[in-house]
Amino acid sequence: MATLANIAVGSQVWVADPVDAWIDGEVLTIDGDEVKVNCTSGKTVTAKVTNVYPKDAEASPCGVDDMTKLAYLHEPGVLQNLHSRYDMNEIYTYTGSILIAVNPFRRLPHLYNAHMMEQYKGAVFGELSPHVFAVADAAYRLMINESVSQSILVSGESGAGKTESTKMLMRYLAYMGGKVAAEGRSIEQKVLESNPVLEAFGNAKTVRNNNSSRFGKFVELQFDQRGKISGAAIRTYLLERSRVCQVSDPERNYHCFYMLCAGPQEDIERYKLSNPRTFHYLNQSNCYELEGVDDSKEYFETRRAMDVVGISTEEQEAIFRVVAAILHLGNIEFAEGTEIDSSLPKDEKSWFHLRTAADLLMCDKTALENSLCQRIIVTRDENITKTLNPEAAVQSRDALAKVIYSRLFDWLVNNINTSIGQDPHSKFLIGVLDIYGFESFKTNSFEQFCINLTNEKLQQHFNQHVFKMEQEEYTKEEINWSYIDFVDNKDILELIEKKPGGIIALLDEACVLPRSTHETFAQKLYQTYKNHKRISKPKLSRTDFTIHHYAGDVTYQTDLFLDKNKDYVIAEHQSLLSVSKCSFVSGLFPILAEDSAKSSKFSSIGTRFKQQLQSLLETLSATEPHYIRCVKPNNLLKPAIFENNNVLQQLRCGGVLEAIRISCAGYPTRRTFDEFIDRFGILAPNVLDGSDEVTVSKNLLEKIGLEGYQNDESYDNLAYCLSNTTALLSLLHKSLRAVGSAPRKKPPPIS
Ligand code: AOV
Ligand code: MG
Repeated sequence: MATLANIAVGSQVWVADPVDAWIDGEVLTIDGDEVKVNCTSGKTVTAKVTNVYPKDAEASPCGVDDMTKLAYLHEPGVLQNLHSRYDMNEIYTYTGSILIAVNPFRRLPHLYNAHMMEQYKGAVFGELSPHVFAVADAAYRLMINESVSQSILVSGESGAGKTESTKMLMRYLAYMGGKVAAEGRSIEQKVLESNPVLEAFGNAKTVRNNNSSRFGKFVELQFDQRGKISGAAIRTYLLERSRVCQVSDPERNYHCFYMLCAGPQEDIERYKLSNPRTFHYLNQSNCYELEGVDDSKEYFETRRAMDVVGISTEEQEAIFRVVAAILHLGNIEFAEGTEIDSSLPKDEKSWFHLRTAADLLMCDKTALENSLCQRIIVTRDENITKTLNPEAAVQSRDALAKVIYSRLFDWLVNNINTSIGQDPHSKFLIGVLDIYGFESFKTNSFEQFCINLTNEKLQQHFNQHVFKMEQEEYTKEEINWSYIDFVDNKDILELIEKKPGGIIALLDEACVLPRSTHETFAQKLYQTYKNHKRISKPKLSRTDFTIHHYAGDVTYQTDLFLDKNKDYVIAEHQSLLSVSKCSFVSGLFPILAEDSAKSSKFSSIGTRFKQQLQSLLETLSATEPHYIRCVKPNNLLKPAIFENNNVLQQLRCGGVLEAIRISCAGYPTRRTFDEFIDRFGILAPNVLDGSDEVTVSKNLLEKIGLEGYQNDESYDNLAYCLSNTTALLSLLHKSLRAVGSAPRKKPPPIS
């Protein structure tokens, strides 16, 4: 923020702008706390002094590769730096040790080839241009040299480039830690090829990303004493199930469905498939093809990757047979049966799909029909068969499709893990996290609630780490600083996770209490948290609630919360599939022990997710973390467009600006003594004698009467705080003007 002390008439400044967030210009007049700025764009703006920031007029048009090298570490400076670098295809920038990656939306093969990997191998961090390889290399070196496990946390909003960055990281680590396999496929090959397999079944086109991951993923690479990969484990989180049955235009269902429909004729016939337009689970949206993607080619690629990760040909056949069965299930429509509130397949077409689905799942046709159209109610004395009306039968059908698909996905993950193999003797690991970013849509349901909980957890981890790191830096250089406060989101986490009484606990309670509805759940929330500052009830709603997340407010619709929190398989579906003649299918639905099958014990998705996160964070806290913040420069998914406001919002949500704020509260500017003398020597040319750099720098500062810098002679850097940076630059500005080389476009108005 500007103060009257650090700007003057003629100063170069940034001023807030509703469209471009920040625009630059020159101060024309200062009147009280109002500043009139002549902007480069041509317009003249009057703003409060608090909305004006000093601009580094000498900043290189190419920007700097590390934000901490900026003379002014503030929002407009950071934004401008990313923007000018992006314009030159420099998509990576550091903020200290955090890597910011701005999605180029165009292939940059030269950035990721083998030559580049060779370059980054063992290079000192920060010596070469910022890169994901540099982060991977730093993690690898630290692991080897200090025997400490590492983690790389990749975050950012949907379409920002997390999955692409993760793949590059894994490629680099495989390159560093790979070894020639004695026989068969190597571990790292399997790990790399697990990506296309999981993407085929867990990614889909959404409005935000043509290849959006609909699950979270943590890959743990295990290394042996010599730094070679000796095992790996893939953990996945919360696959979006609803997509299997429900797709909104212009999105798509999971890629595998379209791949199979574009498969070879032989498979099409065997699975009685046809154009994707004929399947209800696909034709709810009008989008079938993806630009630049050939689904039939992808099908072969996926089969090939499945070979590599150790999925046998028979298993592959069964997997795609199940995928086809799901499509056929979706085409079974129901009509009123002869009795009231009963149903049966609507027409010959529906019967055909029912028979086909039963054939493909290798189960009994009548049993399939019954499991869709009936429920058996077990009472103490007898079993009563209750028929379902057509609407309930459709729900039953969709529930069946979803549970089969999610079991199939879990099977893939488990199978890949078994095939890769874990190393129980591994000395240390590098974990790579590719998880969904913060989400806030028009309607937000239970999925968004879980996703945003994840982000709150990771944000807490991030804040604590950045804060700690900053502190360590000062300790290392023996720089004194007083404790500074940072925004802590502990209260939100407590609100959600506390047991008893947190939102998840209340939801679980609502799921088991008879006669609970989403209305009673919402009432309970309102009552319990009447005065909580992180949650509120939107005025015009009776069942929504708003959480004031660190990244912004999100209003959740509770309608489906209870239903989505219940993890169960309808007993009729379980008994149908557990006796399938296909061992693959029956293996997805193992018969449970007598008592656990009978008891309708409630299992909570929310609570399990919370525990998964807990265990993830425990793993992470035993590692040295590295952060990559991915940024999506525009919502058009097009290259060369950088939307300022959009990017700022993401930097805020990702905690980048918060990290900068933490750093600004201390001594954000660090220069080597050399650089310092180079730039500021002009302020006191007579102190530039033959003494060493440290002495010269100190003398220089003394001469111009500046305090508030710190350094330690055993270190290379001089650190100074923001107000002094400003004072230094303003002195420099004046002195340059005095010697007649003012870096300014116009002479200042005579005052
Ligand atoms: P995401 O993982 O962050 O979204 P992706 O990694 O899938 O996003 O990236 C989205 C798209 O952006 C990719 O399909 C590429 O076309 C492009 N892209 C991203 N990074 C690069 C890069 N480094 N070079 C070239 N193109 C890139 V989501 O999974 O939706 O949250 O749930
Ligand atoms: Mg992704």
